[in-house]
Amino acid sequence: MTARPEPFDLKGRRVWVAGHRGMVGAALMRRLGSTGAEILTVPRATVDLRRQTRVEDWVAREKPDAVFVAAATVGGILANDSRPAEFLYDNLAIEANIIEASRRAGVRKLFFLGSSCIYPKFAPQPMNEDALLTGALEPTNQWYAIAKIAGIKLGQAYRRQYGCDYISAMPTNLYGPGDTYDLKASHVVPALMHKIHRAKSSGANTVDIWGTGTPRREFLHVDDLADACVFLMERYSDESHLNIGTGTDVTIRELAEMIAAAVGYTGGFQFDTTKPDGTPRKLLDVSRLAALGWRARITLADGLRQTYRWYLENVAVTTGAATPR
Ligand code: GFB
Repeated sequence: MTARPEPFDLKGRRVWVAGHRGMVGAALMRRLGSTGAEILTVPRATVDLRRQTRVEDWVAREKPDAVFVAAATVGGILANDSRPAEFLYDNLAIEANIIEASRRAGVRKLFFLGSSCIYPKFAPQPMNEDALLTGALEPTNQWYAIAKIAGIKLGQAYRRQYGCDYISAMPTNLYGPGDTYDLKASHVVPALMHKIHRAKSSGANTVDIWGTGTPRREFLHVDDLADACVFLMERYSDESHLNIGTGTDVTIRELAEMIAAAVGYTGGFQFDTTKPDGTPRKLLDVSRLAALGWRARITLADGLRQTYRWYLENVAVTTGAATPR
């Protein structure tokens, strides 16, 4: 790692949050509120980020100083597996369009967000940044992973060829307010929260969990992620992507038990082994980020309780999922 760069203070800068309606983008908006940055956003109906000229025209007109690339087509294990074309095409197009438009418009700094699924399926645990491209990917999310690896490489290429100050970070599995609760598209935390809430509400005594319950995952609250992103945008400038995580993981069964405790569900679980487990373990080595001075603050138990309160106020009421007794 090279010497620490001059801080890139966001105060007074025009900062575009691409993907501001998503869970990550919304958390970035909350976090940026205290930086004194002038936040720029554009709705999808105005600029479809998969359309190159739309993106280039908008960025040339708005002239951001800094860009967070939080826009992406995302989803859980089944959505990745069943919509490969969208996960590959949308993400390649979105990142290529934003990065090239930013170079053309003279954006000073750009932050690209990937995912821990970029690492090989059987990478040694915890996975450090050098594990990238050392082995075969997990088949269920290879499409998304390939697109995110291309995004990291694009930023690195722009650094080398054009001298652009573009950086990348790879968050572990995320959860928190603003997540997707549609069971066909969602990740495991919102899926289990929704299912366990419904079971408690209806008095059911079992909840269906995909796979064997033995895969291990690391979960980071999205507000911690946003804090790390602002920290790195202001302080990090180098070619290597950086991992963002908590450094600890749990099994899916343990996660289900923690969500049950947050919801107040006392029934059992049934494991549906016709559904995929995906990668057996995904734990990031976060020592490089820790050496820069950042660490996660929200414990999984606290984060799940807070997310369940958000769910009760924002999802349970609108989807008609009954409020637990
Ligand atoms: O969160 P998830 O969909 O993502 O699944 P991945 C994590 C684990 O939870 C898998 C299990 O072993 C699932 O089988 N699981 C149990 C469930 N019950 C459920 C359920 O009801 N819904 C879901 N969704 N999972 C994703 C990638 O992988 O991770 C994405 O596909 C992205 O590309 C994301 O990288 C962070 O961790 O398996």
